[in-house]
Amino acid sequence: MQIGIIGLGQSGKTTLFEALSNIESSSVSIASVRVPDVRVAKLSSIFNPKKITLAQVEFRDVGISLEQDGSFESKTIQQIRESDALAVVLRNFKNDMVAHPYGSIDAVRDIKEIEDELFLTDLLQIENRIDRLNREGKSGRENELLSSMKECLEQGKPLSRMKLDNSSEKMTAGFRFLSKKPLLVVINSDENEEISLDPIVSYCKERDYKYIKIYGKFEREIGKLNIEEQEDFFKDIGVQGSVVDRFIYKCYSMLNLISFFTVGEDEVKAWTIEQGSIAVEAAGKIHSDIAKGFIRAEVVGCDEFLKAGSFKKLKENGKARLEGKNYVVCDGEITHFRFNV
Ligand SMILES: Nc1nc2c(ncn2[C@@H]2O[C@H](COP(=O)(O)OP(=O)(O)OP(=O)(O)O)[C@@H](O)[C@H]2O)c(=O)[nH]1
Ligand SMILES: [Mg+2]
Repeated sequence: MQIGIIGLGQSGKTTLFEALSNIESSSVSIASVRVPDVRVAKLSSIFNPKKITLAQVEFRDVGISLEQDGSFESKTIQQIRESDALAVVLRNFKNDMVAHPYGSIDAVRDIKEIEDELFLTDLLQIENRIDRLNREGKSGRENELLSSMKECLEQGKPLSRMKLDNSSEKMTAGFRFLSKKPLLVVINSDENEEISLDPIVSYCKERDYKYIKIYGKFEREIGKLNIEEQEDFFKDIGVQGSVVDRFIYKCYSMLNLISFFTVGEDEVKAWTIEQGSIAVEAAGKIHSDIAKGFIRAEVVGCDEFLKAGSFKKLKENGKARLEGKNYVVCDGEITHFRFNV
């Protein structure tokens, strides 16, 4: 899964990328970051496994290049299109040494600017396709669907707002529309000078965007300290946990992702699935053979397991469950799949 970091010039994209990845190198723009999870640490202390594997998320510092008219260059569009979700960094800090492309701090104006570019790109793509369908005399389902999407954009709404049924989703998935991607608003402030967040927060609520407040530059620096030292700073600036923890948590909730675990003496591993996934889909994440030959899933909640301390105890207490193919896996469950190939 890749999250593309976008935003206007000098908004703090690279600073955020560096804070998340702990990489400071101008030649790197994609980094894999391990998803912090205390439950994995607790499970590992019980199993003492040879290997501990956390889930990973990829971040990309999308280099935003503009055409003379201010629109995104095709290279930029391509990079945004490749991302599964977008994090839009908005500048909410003053810094006389760093020019803002519009000369003043106004996060609502900036997000609207970015939205316009995303919407316009989608609109052009849709119009081109509709033209083509019309030329070929095709006035069927696709044409209708694209026309309703066009209307949505013309009303100034992102395509993510449209509720599509499964077949419409399938029909349009190949376009990878930019305004259809889940979007997280990142409000980048300065720890020394607070600029009110009210306008941008109410805009996010109106738009139904998830948002997160960060102190990009400051948090990049404290990320280099050891964890005890970091915690003192979290209190000072009034944040709960590191920028990595908070950011990834928001991404998971924006993308409706949850984790399940597989455990043993060889490996304790966290897996990522979409909320609502059923047992056979979770099994398929591990290996297609396990999904194919699926018999049953042994399932137990992580907390329940930690309380009992062993599978043996759980079984004695009658707490280990056996679930079928269609069981909806919940966040934090430990699963063991029985299968037959
Ligand atoms: N005061 C202050 N400066 C910041 C903050 N975040 C970033 N900066 C500074 O703003 C400048 C731009 O930050 P970058 O992270 O390079 O911004 P960018 O969006 O990657 O910029 P481009 O890639 O050129 O579009 C740098 O000099 C940062 O040190 C902040 O929270 N407070
Ligand atoms: Mg940059």
